Amino acid sequence: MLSILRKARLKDKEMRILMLGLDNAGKTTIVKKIMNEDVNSVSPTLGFIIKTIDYDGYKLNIWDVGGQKTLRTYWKNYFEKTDTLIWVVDSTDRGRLGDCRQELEGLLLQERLMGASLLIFKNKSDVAGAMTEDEIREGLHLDSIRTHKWRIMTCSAMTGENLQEGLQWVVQDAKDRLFLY
Ligand code: G3D
Repeated sequence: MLSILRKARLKDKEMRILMLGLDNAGKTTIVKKIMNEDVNSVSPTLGFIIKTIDYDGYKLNIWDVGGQKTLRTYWKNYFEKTDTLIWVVDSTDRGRLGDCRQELEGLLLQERLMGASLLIFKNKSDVAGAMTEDEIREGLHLDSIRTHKWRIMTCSAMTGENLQEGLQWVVQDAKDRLFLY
């Protein structure tokens, strides 16, 4: 039933994208950069922000939900009808990579996210000494993910590197799914 509803929405070319990650990962900055807004005036997201982007004929509703520890228990309120989960990782934050893995693993067990694809944005690539894609892959145990279609992409919310490419993957994945059902 859910997959029929999802397919109907994808046919309407409308997608629901949930952007999550630990606080300070760069979620809000990514959304601002995609929207061509000023990225130098970002304050922590205490609730959530929804932005709609028209991309390649699709209407992408991006939900940017606050990632502070106290807010993570509310994440579940946003799972329903998610087509794609974008998990944003601060590639300069080695100290919290374990925490980041645990939170992601918890999300991937959620029944209401089972049909969603997963894009991991390895953010802050513009910072010297940031972790490599391999380090993140290993640290987050990405190769053991069997439940979701996933992809990791290095990006920078500051320079805009790979943000469009990420959206392109999200939209292409939606197109592929229309043929799969
Ligand atoms: P969040 O929404 O995930 O909590 P924010 O994260 O978008 O609020 O970003 C947290 C901090 O990281 C911000 O710095 C922001 O400017 C910075 N940041 C986000 N993305 C990048 C990036 O790609 N490169 C660099 N160099 N910095 C980034 P402040 O200083 O405002 O806390």
